[in-house]
Amino acid sequence: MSNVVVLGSGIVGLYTAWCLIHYANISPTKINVIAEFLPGDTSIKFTSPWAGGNFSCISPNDPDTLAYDKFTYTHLKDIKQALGQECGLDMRPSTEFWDVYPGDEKINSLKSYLKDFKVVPKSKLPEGVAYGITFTTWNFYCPFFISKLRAHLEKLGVQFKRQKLTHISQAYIPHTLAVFNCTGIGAVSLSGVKDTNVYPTRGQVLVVKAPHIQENKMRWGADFATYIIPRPNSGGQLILGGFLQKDNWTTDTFEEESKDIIERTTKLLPKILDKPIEVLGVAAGLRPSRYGNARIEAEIIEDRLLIHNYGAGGYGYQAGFGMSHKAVELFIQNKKLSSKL
Ligand SMILES: Cc1cc2nc3c(=O)[nH]c(=O)nc-3n(C[C@H](O)[C@H](O)[C@H](O)COP(=O)(O)OP(=O)(O)OC[C@H]3O[C@@H](n4cnc5c(N)ncnc54)[C@H](O)[C@@H]3O)c2cc1C
Ligand SMILES: *[C@@H]1O[C@H](CO)[C@@H](O)[C@H](O)[C@H]1NC(C)=O
Ligand SMILES: *[C@@H]1O[C@H](CO)[C@@H](O)[C@H](O)[C@H]1NC(C)=O
Ligand SMILES: CC(=O)N[C@H]1CO[C@H](CO)[C@@H](O)[C@@H]1O
Repeated sequence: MSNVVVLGSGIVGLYTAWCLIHYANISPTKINVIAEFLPGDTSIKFTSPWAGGNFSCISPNDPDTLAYDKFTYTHLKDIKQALGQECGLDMRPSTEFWDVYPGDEKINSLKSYLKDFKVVPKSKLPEGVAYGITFTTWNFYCPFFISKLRAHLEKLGVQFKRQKLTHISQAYIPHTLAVFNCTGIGAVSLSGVKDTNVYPTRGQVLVVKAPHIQENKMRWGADFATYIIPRPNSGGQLILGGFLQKDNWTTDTFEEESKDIIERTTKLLPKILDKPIEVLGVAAGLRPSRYGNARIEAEIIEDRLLIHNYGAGGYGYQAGFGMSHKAVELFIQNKKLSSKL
């Protein structure tokens, strides 16, 4: 009983493999990542390549998620150090505006750890905005970063295997100590136990070339989300978004949504227009949202240890490291039990 299986190779599965090595002392050669889609692939069933890639204030205000965010923000430097300077992860300035004050829990938590945290004076807020902050944030060039993280884990000895599972029981390869369920949105259709609390939140984004923009800016409205996110080490790519469309499985992209995105983002940050807009791509992605937020839980089913780590919604990059750390703590607590089975 020494293999550990991580089902899913999105950002959450990769963070989980990292945490198993660094916090549970599992030898990388005993870690098996099994996934239908791997870094480098693109599919609507694979959310991680589509993320904008900022650490922002969008995540919910419950104490668990606030702790996952904080863990991720304060520990990402370890991953950057292991992957090297040009890994698609870097720090950039950020401004966030809210039309409705996000609440003291959130602001007090952010204030306790965000670098260069400052409240924007009321006189400097755009019309309709109730509250704003500036800080230094983490930015990801998502598809590049997950490929780098995979390559690093592979070099250490982690095995990646492409396989689509139709039932979670197929994840239990011989001598398996535990399986981590990091299947994101994909597992809505995975039989075993179906979690009907999982639903997609669709988003459309534009990738444009704009090397002159090296800052983040976002505005959270009552019924819209507008954001501007530079991608580190990408040769000047900038993400413009976006949409948060609950329960919408549409994978097509729409011209009128792209127009709307350009209108809102250039209004929020007019200097985007200092150079003509060159659109490199338009994409739609499905955030793996979940009623009740992310599920980090250990379960013993038919004498087998299963640890859930999914439902990261719109914040898998920024909270996923903390989620995975918690999942690995549950593994450590339950492992003794499992090895006696
Ligand atoms: C437009 C958009 C913008 C976003 N912006 C940000 C952002 O700025 N910051 C941020 O933190 N987050 C952002 N997100 C959210 C982020 O992308 C997700 O939270 C994250 O990618 C979820 O990762 P995951 O590993 O849980 O799922 P996924 O990346 O979907 O990975 C799931 C994995 O499980 C595998 N899998 C599933 N089912 C099976 C099966 N049956 N058999 C085998 N393998 C299976 C898949 O193949 C895949 O490898 C954004 C999302 C979108 C759509
Ligand atoms: C694995 O995770 C998915 C959500 O991505 C969930 O729907 C499914 O029920 C989980 N599998 C099991 C066996 O619990
Ligand atoms: C999903 O989103 C698309 C694009 O915005 C829209 O055209 C479509 O009507 C939506 N579908 C549902 C079911 O809401
Ligand atoms: C580009 C983009 O999608 N913006 C994101 C900014 O950050 C939050 C979470 O960190 C995402 O959910 C937004 O979608």
